[in-house]
Amino acid sequence: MRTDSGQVFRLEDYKPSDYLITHTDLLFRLDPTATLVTAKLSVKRRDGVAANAPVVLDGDGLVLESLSINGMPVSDDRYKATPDSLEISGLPQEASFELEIVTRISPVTNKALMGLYQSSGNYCTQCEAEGFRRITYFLDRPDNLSTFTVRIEAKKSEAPVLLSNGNPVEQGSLDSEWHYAVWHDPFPKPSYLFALVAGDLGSIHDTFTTSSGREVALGIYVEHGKEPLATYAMDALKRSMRWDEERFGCEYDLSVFNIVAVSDFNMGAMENKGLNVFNDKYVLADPETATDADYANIEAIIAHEYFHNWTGNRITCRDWFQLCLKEGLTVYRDHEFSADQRSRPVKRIAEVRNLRALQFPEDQGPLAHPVRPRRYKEINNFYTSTVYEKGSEVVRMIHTILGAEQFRAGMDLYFQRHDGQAVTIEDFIACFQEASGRALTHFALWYHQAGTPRVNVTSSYEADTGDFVLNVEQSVPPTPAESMKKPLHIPLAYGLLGPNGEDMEVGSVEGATVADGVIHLTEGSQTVRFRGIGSRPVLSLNRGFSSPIVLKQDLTKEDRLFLARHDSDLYNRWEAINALCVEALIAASTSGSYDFDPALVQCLVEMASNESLEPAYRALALSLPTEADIAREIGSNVNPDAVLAARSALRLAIGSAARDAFGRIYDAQADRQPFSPDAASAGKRSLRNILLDYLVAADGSPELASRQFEAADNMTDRAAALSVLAHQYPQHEATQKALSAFEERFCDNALVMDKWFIIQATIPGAATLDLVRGLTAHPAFSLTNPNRVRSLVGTFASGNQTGFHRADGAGYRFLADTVIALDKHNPQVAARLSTAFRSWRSMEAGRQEKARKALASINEVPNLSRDVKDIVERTLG
Ligand code: 0A1
Ligand code: ZN
Repeated sequence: MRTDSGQVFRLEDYKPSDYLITHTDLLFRLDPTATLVTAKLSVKRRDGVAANAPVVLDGDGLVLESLSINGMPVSDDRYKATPDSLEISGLPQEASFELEIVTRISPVTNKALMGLYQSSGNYCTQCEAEGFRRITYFLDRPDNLSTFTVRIEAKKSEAPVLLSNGNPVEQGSLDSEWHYAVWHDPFPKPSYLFALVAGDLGSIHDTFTTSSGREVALGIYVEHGKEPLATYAMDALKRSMRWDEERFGCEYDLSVFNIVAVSDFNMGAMENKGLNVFNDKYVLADPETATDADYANIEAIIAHEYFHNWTGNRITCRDWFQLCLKEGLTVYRDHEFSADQRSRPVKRIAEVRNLRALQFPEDQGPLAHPVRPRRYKEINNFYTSTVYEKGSEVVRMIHTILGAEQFRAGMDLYFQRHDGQAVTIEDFIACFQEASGRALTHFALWYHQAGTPRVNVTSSYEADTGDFVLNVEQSVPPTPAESMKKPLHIPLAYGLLGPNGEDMEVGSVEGATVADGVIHLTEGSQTVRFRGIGSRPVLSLNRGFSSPIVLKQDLTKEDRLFLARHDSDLYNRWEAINALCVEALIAASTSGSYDFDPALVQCLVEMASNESLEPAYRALALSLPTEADIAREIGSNVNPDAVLAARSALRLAIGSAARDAFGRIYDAQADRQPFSPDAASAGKRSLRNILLDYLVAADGSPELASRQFEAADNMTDRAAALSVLAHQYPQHEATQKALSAFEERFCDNALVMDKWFIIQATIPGAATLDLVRGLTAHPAFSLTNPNRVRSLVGTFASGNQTGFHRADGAGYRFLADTVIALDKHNPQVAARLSTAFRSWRSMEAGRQEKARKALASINEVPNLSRDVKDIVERTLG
């Protein structure tokens, strides 16, 4: 395990390596405890580098078995091998030579799940970001692009399936017991995209014909017996391949594309060239075991990894500081794909809710960093919501600023100019500047400056001139190591609603560049004057959430209700109702008085009943801000118990006022058709299930939820009913009965048991901690499986405000103890878990002190991993 050495990596220290590995020939002789890896590396000295410069290769926990150059063993005095590096000097005078390195590794004991490991007896690899160096010594950095030939030898009984990157070349038998396969990847790639999978797996197959008529063999490999569960993923893959051709002109380039689902995986999935490896939860689905959210995630993540083939693999990152180059862009692409496949406004609202729930707290807390960071101690800790989600928002803003056509021209130039290269954010931006002829120099600050911008807008209507005037101020609060902030280029899509609710014509505008429905803010303070508007308009600003900012406006309640009823921008209609709910909930949780405005309740009921809105959208309008949302808006001195009480009171007020109307809609949405995961059917279920939450609250009885639980013919409705039961009636006999029935039915299905853990871990209240502790001893739980840890402990810490932030600090101590235990074998997941502490300073004083103590207790543990140490130190500040 890598412990903290105090070393900091800095962007400005980037230096190309003296040598390049241009071709990599790997031989794996697979064995659970002693896999032999023979790497033959074609090494090339860069022009201008002295012939006596040593080669320095990266390692991580390696033991060198043998070393030779051009077929000759290297004498001891010419190299130095440690677990972390291999330095060789006295190299041949010629600029090119071949290095052969043999290492021996133990996949079965690799519980960090980085490098080569075993999951359910199958061999698989994870090399991003720096896992390849756990397999062999290498230039394990993204700017070393190498072609790969991989030969895998394994026991036929242990691993009938042998897969690697690229195209299959050869396979055959070695003797009665052993066989082999050879793969060749002609596209030069960095080592982080290397993959090997070997095991006894079932599979499904299909084909895809690319736009230029080439046939690609598609395969999805899963545990035996689970093949039927991969058909939705296969369908999503084919739709992704077609969409990328049509939308971005990106055609697939190998003759095979394989996906493997594994049950032990640190993240969601990995885009290894031609061989994507997935967390099984993002591949396997059927109506009986997967929810609509699972189907949507599968579709999005299959697309995301596939889209990396061009944005990430064909064009990759020069160094890890450029991570957003591939991640922000690819998230943007998968968001667009899902918006096209489903409902654009619904997708956008979901994205913004997610951004606010995960990225905003990061950007506003001790772990804030720019979309392109300038320094890191442990790169694994930078697979963050800022790099991914804010990175995607930045690309989206480029689209908003340039418009669809020029944006596409910029992407085309990027693909054409940088194919086969490892590049930087500057290279990326230059393509859009050149293709559009527009300067993005100021805009680029979004990549370099951390923190969520605040934009304050006050408006006035001057009746005598008919001018509508906005005073706009922007600022970015200080973030760690960055106190002075500059104004950004903020594109604000907008509309002015006239008295009939329709968008008014806008004539001349002064004080800012305003074009195509977008106001371009560029200064700290600006006055924007709309000339000669016939009557006082209602301003709809930041339509579609065009910029990822915190917007404060002087809209009245009436204005917001008007927007919620009339805005032609569906995103902002939702935003209006959401803002009203947030306002009401903050007032209620700080005052303790729960007399909610009947006009708000009335508007929600109207939205729920409005047949011209699609059901999924109506469901989102009815989804009250979460407790964490409310806490974030309150910002400081938060008391989660008061927040929970206020939210429950509003739910009850709405449910009681609308009991009959909601009951009718609930009944009307019942689907008599067989289950289909399509967006329209899923939307109906989501509306019905949010109504169930209100109805059960209004009824003061769990009966309706029990009935739905028993009648459900799919996991979406069953899990929703169980969740309502457990969260509203945790102690009720009906809940205990349902939890037991669910457990009995699905105890052999780990992914479904995750849902059972999640539902219980998120039961509000202090008592849940004991329940969660007890569940860590459940036979379905395991500290070595990341999905189990995330669903029980991770969800408790990040999704249970009143449980985790228990006033006595026991929730914090539980998390600290789990992080310490987990860090011993899986630092990456332990570090991620510990980020749940990140908002500790926004709690009231008593809780703050207890959280600080828990963090300090982690920090004191000797030999912490670099991963956990880095997060804990930064969080403590
Ligand atoms: N590139 C992947 C994310 C990823 C990163 C690190 C990993 O290591 C365990 C795994 C996956 C993606 O964006 O999907
Ligand atoms: Zn990605």
